[in-house]
Amino acid sequence: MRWKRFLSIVALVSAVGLGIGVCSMAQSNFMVQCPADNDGIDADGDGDPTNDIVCKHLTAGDGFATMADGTVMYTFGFSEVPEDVPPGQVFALRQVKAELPGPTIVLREGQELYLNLTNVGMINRPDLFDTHSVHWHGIPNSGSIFDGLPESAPTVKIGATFPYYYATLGKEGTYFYHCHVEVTEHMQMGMIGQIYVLPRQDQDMVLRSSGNPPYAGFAYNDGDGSTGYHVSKAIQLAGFDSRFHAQHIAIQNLPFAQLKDDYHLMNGRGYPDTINPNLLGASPENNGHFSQRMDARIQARQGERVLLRVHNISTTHLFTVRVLGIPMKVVGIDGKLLRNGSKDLFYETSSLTIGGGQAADLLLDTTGVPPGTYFFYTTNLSELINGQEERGGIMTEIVVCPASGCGT
Ligand SMILES: [Cu+2]
Repeated sequence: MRWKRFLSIVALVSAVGLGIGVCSMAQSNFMVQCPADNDGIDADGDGDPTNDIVCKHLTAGDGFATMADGTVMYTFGFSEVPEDVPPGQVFALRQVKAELPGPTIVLREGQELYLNLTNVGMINRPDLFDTHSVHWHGIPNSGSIFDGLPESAPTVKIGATFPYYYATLGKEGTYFYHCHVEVTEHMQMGMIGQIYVLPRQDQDMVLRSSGNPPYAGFAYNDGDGSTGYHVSKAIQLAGFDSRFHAQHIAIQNLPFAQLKDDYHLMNGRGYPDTINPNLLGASPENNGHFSQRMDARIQARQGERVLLRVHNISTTHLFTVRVLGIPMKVVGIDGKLLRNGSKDLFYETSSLTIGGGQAADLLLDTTGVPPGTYFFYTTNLSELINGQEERGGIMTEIVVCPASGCGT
């Protein structure tokens, strides 16, 4: 009997081992999954039945970002693989290219996303063998195998590629994504990105023309045009604890219990870098890669509505943000239209307090607002800093141009 039990355990262990081996083999290449859209169905309602599958190829690895005061910080993060990089060259050509934030992913409701993630390793921390993942925070009914939680789903080993799959029907709204492996560390290090889904209502030209001027789109499928906007901007609030990043590259113990951000960021930058339209972040440390590619400047003509897709991904701070001089209305929270049955729960406010993991859709109405420069900023003075430098951090500018146009 004992022998039988021993043999069955041996068989079980071998099977598990074989399973893991096969699984690793299947992952240990850079082949990305991207099926053709030939089902003849126009799932996103844009009139073209062949464009409903979106394929992305991101890498996860390390890199460096430069703060507004010039401090270079070691980061982990995502970056997109250009189409001209051959599959066999991804590992060689895409190391030390982590970006802050990661590439923004914009989808039309109805589209399917194949998000292929390759782990190119952390070349500046060769002692680490960390896996990485993508967790689409807040998406309803995600397949658990694609949820990125290391406790319940596969994560991507160094040298491996894993295809995440998401369907977006009924899931319009503002979200973000991040790596969920050793999540406090990897998010603090910068493994964060923006993702949002445009509603099918954007295809409704009658509702679009109900705006004056006609709306560019809507935040949600509201049925009545109440979330229509002319200009939109996604703004990710985040923060870095400079000591944590310095300890990390120095291969020292990480101060988790003392985590406290001292650089506060909008789209990976502190003011005044937030209003700089150029690519930033190139340094000798990252071989001149522009790791901070996104500004946070907003520009609209008088009379236009501005949609701000705001979320907070800080691991240490709640933020309170406000705009002076332009009425602000909250129309969505956490990827959901603020509505109960037929009753709108929108509210006008002078400030929004938003915690880590939350998202909000803000509509700013510039009707009757005198042309000029306005500020979108945090009211917490201690977060208007870039390290020791004052008058930085979470602040950006909203330029309201005359109704006739912004000129050149
Ligand atoms: Cu990670």
